Amino acid sequence: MIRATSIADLSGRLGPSCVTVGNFDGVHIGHQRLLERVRNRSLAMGLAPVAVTFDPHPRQVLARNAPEPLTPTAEKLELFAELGMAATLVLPFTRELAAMEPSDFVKAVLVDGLRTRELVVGYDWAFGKGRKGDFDFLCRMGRKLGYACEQMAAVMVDDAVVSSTRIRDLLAAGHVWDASKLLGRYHEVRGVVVKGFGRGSSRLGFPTANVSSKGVLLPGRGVYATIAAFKGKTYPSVANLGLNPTFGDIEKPSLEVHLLDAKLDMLGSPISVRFVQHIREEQRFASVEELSRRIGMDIKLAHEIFEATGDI
Ligand code: RBF
Ligand code: MG
Repeated sequence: MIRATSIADLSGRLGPSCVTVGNFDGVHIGHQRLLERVRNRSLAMGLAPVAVTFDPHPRQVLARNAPEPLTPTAEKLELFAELGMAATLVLPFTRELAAMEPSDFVKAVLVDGLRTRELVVGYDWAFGKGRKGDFDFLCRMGRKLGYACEQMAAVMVDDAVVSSTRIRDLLAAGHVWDASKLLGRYHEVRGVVVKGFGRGSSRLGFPTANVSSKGVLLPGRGVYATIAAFKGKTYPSVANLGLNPTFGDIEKPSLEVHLLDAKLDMLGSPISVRFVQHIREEQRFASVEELSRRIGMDIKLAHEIFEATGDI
């Protein structure tokens, strides 16, 4: 897949295209259905399937206290490639881009830049000042400038629309399993293993890799069954996301992962943590021994969870 950050990057590298534009935060099953449509129309019509997205997420530029994204751009690009896009154009999102007239965007990016023949957008997509660039607008432009326009219906799960907001709310509440049904995969947090307090192995008997991440949404605090991916292999694991109250609260929640069946030196290396199921809330225990016993139970439960999901 071609990864470009400007129209100039793409010049001469693609034929006429079938395009979708959006933020695609989470690349959830609704987005996946849309991208599959782009791919199928491209195959049928002999076009190049292209996704256009923005980095950072427009919310990060336009809103204060914007939540972290579900999928950082690097992960989004991997998913787009898996879904068969020939190219992804990641436009740097700035206030200038936000202020651009929707008609100028359509002409410069879609028509002159990508030679769009078909445009497919999500049920709620609109862009530009006052969300003027909605589906009707895009269709009117298409009739003038020579591309067909299609809008995807919302995808429903359990009688509600699948949306990035709904997934963020589920994750925040610790409902990672429900979130995974909307994502079409487990929510993943990528980070690097950093030095912890060293208490995990010395005092608790359960060594943990302390994961430092940024630019990705963390689920709510709690203990989880997780799958850790490390150097191309996956490991069943349990994770705690919390303040370690048994040892006196730390300042901000930390993510720690204990691998069930492996002992690895992971310090300084990239790791990813996939959240499979919530096990319990974090608690303050009266003693380290009680916490250790409880983690032993968490591990048993995690084994049962993996047995049931068939993941490992
Ligand atoms: N710390 C707590 O204070 N309360 C907990 O309920 C708790 N649960 C944990 C569950 C698991 C599976 C793991 C791996 C750790 C947990 N911890 C908990 C974190 C523990 O305090 C931490 O690993 C050590 O302090 C080492 O940093
Ligand atoms: Mg540790």
